[in-house]
Amino acid sequence: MRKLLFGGMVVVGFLVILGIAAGQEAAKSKLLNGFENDADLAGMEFTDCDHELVKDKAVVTQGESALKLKIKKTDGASGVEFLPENKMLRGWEAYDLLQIDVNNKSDKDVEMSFRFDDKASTNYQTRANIVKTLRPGANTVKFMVKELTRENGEKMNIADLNRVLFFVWQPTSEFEVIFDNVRLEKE
Ligand SMILES: [Ca+2]
Repeated sequence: MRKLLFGGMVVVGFLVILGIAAGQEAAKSKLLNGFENDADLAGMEFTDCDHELVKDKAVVTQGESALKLKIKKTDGASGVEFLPENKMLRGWEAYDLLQIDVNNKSDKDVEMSFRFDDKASTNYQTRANIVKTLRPGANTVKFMVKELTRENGEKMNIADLNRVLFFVWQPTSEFEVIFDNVRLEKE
């Protein structure tokens, strides 16, 4: 009986250690949005673009589907906005890096704007505005989240994000971009 009890304790101890290891592994990375289903599109708004979940394996980098945006010609912004209630805006302060897979289906470089607002952001000067060049085909864009800085030079409060936008400013042609695997990672 004593032997059995000891054996059981060893097994339980081992499982606890396994569980802790798995927990630490999971915490190194947090999926913010994998664009797998309609629920993943809750709390998002699309401006001057068409959108669709696609299952084309050539562009999906996580799970089974990705978000396609058909960018349109406009004098303003064409793209997507993650609204204040979107689950994607929470939990950033525990991580170092935001990474987003973006496939540029056009045959030219695309200048994609990434905008970050916290609750103190009221205008262009008080938000972070970052432009990344997307080469044709697969890209992964990266942001050091703790270094996100307002236009006026102050640090953003990433524990209190209010909006995130991905858009093309004044596109002069129509083309498609596909987003997937929006994730936070620890260095
Ligand atoms: Ca996905």
